[in-house]
Amino acid sequence: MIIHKTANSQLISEFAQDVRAGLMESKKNLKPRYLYDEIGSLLFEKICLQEEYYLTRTERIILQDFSPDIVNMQNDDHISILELGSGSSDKTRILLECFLSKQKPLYYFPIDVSHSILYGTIHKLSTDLSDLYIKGIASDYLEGLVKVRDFITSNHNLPNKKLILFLGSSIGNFEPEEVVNFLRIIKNIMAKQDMLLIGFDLKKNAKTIEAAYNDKAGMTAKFNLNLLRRINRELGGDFRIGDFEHLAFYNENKDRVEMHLLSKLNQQVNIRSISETFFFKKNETIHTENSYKYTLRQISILAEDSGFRVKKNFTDKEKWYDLALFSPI
Ligand code: AVI
Repeated sequence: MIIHKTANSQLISEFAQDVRAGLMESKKNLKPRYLYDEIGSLLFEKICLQEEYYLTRTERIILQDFSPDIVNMQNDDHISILELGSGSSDKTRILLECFLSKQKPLYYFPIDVSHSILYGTIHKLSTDLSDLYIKGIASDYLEGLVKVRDFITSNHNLPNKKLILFLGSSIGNFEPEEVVNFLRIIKNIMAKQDMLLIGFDLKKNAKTIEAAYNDKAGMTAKFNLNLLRRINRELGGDFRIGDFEHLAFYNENKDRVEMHLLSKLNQQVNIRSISETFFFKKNETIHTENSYKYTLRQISILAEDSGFRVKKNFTDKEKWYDLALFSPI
């Protein structure tokens, strides 16, 4: 945890600093990465199981249908697989099993910020898939990628060619001004023969998209409201959770789902660790996350802008979701 010193010499965390800065803005907001504490990560896994959250299910269908093609497109018998934000590696397993039918042993490098999730995933996969060699990296995306690249380069017995996976539509949580930069950094870490497979949620009717972020079981609402609970737990906030409500809608002009926390009444909230009081008007919101939706054309432009070309789009029949295989130009 990064600790900052404030003017009055108190030590406060980066989380506290970001909460203060976000709630002081005229359009209140909180950074989406703070949604994923331990409880938030568990709630997100439950979101993925909801009927309305078509993203996970559709990505799985595409992997089931097209893994053999993805494997064949590598033009090489020996490849190392890297995955950014691997989580439970549940869907990835479909692709790993397909690679294993052609290549043994297979080297898999899952990268995830959570030690505990990585530990569980490695244990499960190595028990079930005997020819899989796994080395997990507990780190953020880019730092992890550099570490794995250097590890592969310095171990001459490992396959040099890399396939990098970035699944789950996590790319949708990047702002347009950040996403090109992020992909360019990845491209610079890659070699000419490497490939990158990215999961994109495609634009579709607003009703279907909005339902995915407003599931009937209320998992997404719990996930969103957990951020206020987290501030109460970790920063001594006194948010009354029942006085806020989950709000998620598709903003067609910006091609994104916006997630907010709406104040049901005029109220004030104190946060002890930063000695601040914040005022909320009735219906004022805190913006907590954006989830961008793409067209195939936008994906191709994004690839070009960041130094890639799209080798192939793998989509489901309804064209709700795309796994795009990028190769560096
Ligand atoms: C992690 N990410 C791809 C999810 C999404 O769909 O943007 C996060 C999420 N937020 C609410 N529901 C799911």
